[in-house]
Amino acid sequence: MPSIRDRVAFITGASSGIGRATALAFAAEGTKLLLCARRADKLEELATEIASTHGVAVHTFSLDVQDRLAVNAAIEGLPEEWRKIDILVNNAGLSRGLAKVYEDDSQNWDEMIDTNMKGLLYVTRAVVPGMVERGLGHVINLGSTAGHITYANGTVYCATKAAEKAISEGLKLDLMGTPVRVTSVDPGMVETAFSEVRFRGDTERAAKIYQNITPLIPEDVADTIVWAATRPARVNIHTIVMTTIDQGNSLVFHRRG
Ligand code: 8X3
Repeated sequence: MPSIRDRVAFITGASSGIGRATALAFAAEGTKLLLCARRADKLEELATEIASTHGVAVHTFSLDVQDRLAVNAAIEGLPEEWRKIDILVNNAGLSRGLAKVYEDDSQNWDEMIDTNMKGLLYVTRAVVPGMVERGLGHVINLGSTAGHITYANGTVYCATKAAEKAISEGLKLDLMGTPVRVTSVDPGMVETAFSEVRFRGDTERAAKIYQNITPLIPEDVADTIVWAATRPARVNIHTIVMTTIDQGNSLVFHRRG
């Protein structure tokens, strides 16, 4: 397995869930970590944990990927030793609300589109030219089963993930002739704060989503991301769709009991 020791992985939305688990999984491979999220305090805690358990270098900064100017300034302003990003994990993303599209609050749409689509594009635009210039790089985008099959009341969230699929495919085509790789990792249900965020802290409603189902855990997805990143340089893993054994696609679940 090709080593990613001392490579630099940049993970957005790294303070919790899949982003956090991915940071820890890369740290176990000896990969240096550039981590951002909106919440700086959580990132600091994670950086301290990683430094003490794995001893790899970690640099953190607070960033809202929705803010294009802030994204550009953050990437341009990176300390010299952190400028060479080898692996970009576009993980920052969220869902807001579960409602009929003709009744939904348009603020929910703005937040999802600005983060999941535009934020991913802004970060990609800021980081990928350096990868092309250096002749080394791998972009790993977080998609979803929701980008493959649309479910009721989730139209705009599903649309952002369908867009992620199109962006990943298009980016791969645009990078043809360069050694930069593009992978989309598309999980179904994962036990994270995803549903709590979707329902704005309504933990009871969020818990019902995972009732009588064993969801994936963030470490399952992190493991897959690291797997994709450690294939030989000639191998480009395009898309990985992964679900718990209890999920058939974004519409079909097997609830026990
Ligand atoms: C998360 C999967 O099905 O909860 O992207 O929307 S789902």
